[in-house]
Amino acid sequence: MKKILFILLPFLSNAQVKHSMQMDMPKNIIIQKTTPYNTPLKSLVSTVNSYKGKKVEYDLYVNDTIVNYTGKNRKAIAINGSIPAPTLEFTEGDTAIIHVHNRMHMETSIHWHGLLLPNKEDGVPYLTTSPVEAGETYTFTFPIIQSGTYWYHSHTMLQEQNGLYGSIVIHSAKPEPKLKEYVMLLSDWTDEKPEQALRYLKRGGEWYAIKKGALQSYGEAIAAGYFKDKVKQEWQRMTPMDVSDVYYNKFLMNGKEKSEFKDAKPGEIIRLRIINGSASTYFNLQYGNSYMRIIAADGVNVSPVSVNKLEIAIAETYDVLITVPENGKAELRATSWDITGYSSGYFGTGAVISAPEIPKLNYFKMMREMGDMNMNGMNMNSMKGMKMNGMKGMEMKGDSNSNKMDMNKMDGMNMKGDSNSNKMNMNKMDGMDMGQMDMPSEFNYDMLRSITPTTLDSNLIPREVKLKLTGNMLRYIWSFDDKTLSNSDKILIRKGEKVRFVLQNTTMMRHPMHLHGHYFRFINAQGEYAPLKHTFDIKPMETITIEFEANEEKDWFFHCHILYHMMSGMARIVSYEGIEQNQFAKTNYKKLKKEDNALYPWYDLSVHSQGAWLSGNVSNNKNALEFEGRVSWDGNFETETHLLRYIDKRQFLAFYIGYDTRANKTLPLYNESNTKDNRNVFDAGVYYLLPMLVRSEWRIDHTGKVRLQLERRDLPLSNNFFFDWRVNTDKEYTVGFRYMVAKPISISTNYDSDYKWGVGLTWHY
Ligand SMILES: [Cu+2]
Repeated sequence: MKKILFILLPFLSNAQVKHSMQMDMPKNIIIQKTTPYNTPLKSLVSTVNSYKGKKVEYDLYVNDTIVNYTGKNRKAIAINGSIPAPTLEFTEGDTAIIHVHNRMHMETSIHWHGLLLPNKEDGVPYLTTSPVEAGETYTFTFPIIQSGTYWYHSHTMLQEQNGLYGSIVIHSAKPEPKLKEYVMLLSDWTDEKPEQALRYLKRGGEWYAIKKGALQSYGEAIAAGYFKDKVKQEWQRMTPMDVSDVYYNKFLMNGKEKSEFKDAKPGEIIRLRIINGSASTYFNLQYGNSYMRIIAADGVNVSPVSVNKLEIAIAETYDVLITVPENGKAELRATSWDITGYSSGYFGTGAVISAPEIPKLNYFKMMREMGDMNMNGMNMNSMKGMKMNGMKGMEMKGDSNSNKMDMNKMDGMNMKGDSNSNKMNMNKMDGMDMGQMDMPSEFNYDMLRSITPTTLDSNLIPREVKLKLTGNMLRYIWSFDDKTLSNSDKILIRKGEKVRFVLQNTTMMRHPMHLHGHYFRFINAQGEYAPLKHTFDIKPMETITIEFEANEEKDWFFHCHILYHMMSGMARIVSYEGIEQNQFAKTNYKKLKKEDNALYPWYDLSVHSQGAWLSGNVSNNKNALEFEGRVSWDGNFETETHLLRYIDKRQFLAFYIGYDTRANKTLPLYNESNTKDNRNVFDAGVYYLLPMLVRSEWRIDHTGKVRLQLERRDLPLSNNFFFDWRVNTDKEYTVGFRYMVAKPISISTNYDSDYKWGVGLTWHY
């Protein structure tokens, strides 16, 4: 029935809305004949009978642009000249016809995040949909069978970070309370090229942590009384505790740091459609005037619940009601999870009613909590199921006491004067179940309750898929069950199954997981009324279960929505067995799977008064080519070149083969037979990372000579100041210090047993 309806829709309708920036030739609209189309939202989606759906057509022109958020011009990508891209509006029952015109010199793609649509329209290049090649146009056509707040973004490489995201608003076919509404699309911005940011994460550079105050150096640890915890952390070979990876220059709301929503009237209740369209930032939302009342999550209406703090994971959407103050201009502030910045929206006129300030993170306290949880890096996987009470402090994002104080301040503010008028306004809102005025508290997932039961048909065949979220912070590789997308198999499911995913996060970071093309029940404290979602956050050491009816076909993407995690391997293809496959399946999704295993180069070059040191690396997930060269200004040189392969899951162990050459002709012990200062040898050996992040190197060369070397680089003494040391069984040693003045440069000094003392600069690439 539904199928027929959708095919007929364009013909039943005489309305056609066209949104375009440019003149366009009339187009013949062809609705694709897809296989029968089911939705897990059956009970929640109103039938479209009452609404004569129309064809809603958009032209999206994707083009390069220049932006300036920080005082510096930067390249970005815009749609129809704007970042964010224009809001696409539909009504449930419409047919969307969207022409994506790629005016760039590289390929692109658009994914419609949270929309239930035919597989071919999902927009993941090389998985479901062909990429939109440079200069080409691709037309997406799909029926709109749901309502709510959604968004769209590029699914090509890191384009989303460059500005390729926009919001989607779908009005319900059923009458809804008439409320003024605003879209609030949150995002993050870095002046760096996103490709460079990812390379820097792979490299493990310190600059982002320095900028965020998250380095956790020994000096700071001693001063704050956390020396033992710091030693414990390094003993466990863990990188500094952090919540976020990238350092961002700006956090944006609808493309701006500050937005005024001027036509909202004093005392008015308004609906906000909040979308987290950022590449890697969770946001904490707090409103200066009063609480926020959540009425929908991920596009689906939920039992209204009031909160005074709403954390929104990447790629989630929430619809909330807020009251514009009778007097004053209230701030709704979206603070980034690492508390390095925020963007604000203002409602009302007059004196500003600020949202509470969130205190800075206490990284050392978080480090202690993590340290307690993670007694030993090796035991992480065995910690399954343990309730992590120690994590409370981290969830609170830092100092929980001062957070609470702010909360009280805010509650106090709520009580001032206009809480009565709030209630009155709330009562006016018939049609939307405002329920009892519950005491607002901080949001958590257990508060999300579906309006109707969401239990799945008990006749479905059960299938359970267990997945561990895994990662290697030292080398910035993210995965499931220690396998990146590039070396994984598909997750196989079958139509007609009740699929349960049991996900266990064994990493020290949070991950916003997203399943394409399906809504799933997010199992929480609400039992039968578990909410339907398409994206959810999973905290470190947490285990989460989702379940859905397998009622689709072909292949769908399942991945972490932190763009840099996805691009580093944290993704899987969920595949319907026994159904005809698409063109990309025939080549095993080669192009898509290649992405996480790209080669990343980096180097450090020190030019000192006595000589120069170059340390270079080119590596992908399992292999690396490492080069070290040292030259003194009086003509001596040494080089070591190693091709290595990581062996174990944690990548502490690597095997290598290499070539070693040196000619230290001016050194006092130099002679033709002294292999310490004069050699050309092939060598082989292993690297093993010891506790305290000491890299040990055990090697033998083709003449049978054995050497053991120990090395620690980049030991943080203070927030900018680092210590390096190296010693080997040939009685050679080097110590060095460097003061990092900018991302690419340090002032440095070193003492080398052969080349002696020098001072100069080090360049980091
Ligand atoms: Cu992730």
